[in-house]
Amino acid sequence: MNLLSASLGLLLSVSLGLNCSAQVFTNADFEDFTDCPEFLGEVGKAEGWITVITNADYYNCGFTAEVFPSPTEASSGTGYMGMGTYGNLNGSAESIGQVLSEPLVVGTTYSFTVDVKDVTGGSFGQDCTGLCIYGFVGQPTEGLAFIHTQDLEGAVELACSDQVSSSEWTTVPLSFTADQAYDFIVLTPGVSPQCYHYFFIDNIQQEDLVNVQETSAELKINTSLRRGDQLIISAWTPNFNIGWYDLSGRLIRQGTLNKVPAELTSGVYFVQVSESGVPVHSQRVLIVD
Ligand SMILES: [Ca+2]
Repeated sequence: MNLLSASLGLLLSVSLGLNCSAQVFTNADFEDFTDCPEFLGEVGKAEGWITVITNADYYNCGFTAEVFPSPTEASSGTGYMGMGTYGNLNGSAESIGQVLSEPLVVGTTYSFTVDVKDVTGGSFGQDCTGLCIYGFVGQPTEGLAFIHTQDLEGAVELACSDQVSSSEWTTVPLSFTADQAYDFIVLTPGVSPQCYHYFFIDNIQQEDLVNVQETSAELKINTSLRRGDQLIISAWTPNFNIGWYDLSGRLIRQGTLNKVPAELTSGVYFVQVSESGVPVHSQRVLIVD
């Protein structure tokens, strides 16, 4: 049986309107957890979140830590995170990250708001930095406490908030345009040499994607294809432009050809479809022999 027809039932059917509201982060309010945190450093108890630089802290079920004093708990719900800088000469800081279910769409602007608050004092009560977002293509290896996320191979700083300096929950914006198909995102305090600054984050809210147009068209792209297969099975318009990227985000080929290019070797690629110059869809596809 032809692979194309064999996997018709698995067609990823994404309406462009839905794509508009695709959420980058899962568990963005830190409410979903496997077990209540009982100690500092238990980021992994918050579903979907991973320690990147040792060792941010998960708060829920009323757990707090005297070393990081705050008069209030979560901004939204009961779960939230805390992370600090290490006071080192190289500005190292704790960080958390997520594997994204879909890579970011190159050329699309992503805007978030995050609630942040400072500790009220203690040995990490200095103010020196804000909350930063880093992007990676592929999950980085977990780093140690004496480095910053920016020191990890492939790290790209996408956005940083103003300095966090209020011990009351404050909403800060973070916005960036994806220049690569990032599929791993990290949140961390910014680089802050010789400063001990700890703050809490909660309630990440994503705003509508800026560059994606509302349209009633529906894209259907098979997730497993052979060279020469038709890429878009329905809703093809001559305005579509198709970009092929390798796993490092490098553009391999771009054009209006609605077929898998013959020169692609078998493997995993990112496909990005643009309509009249505006990215409207991206996904992973497997090219098989
Ligand atoms: Ca929360």
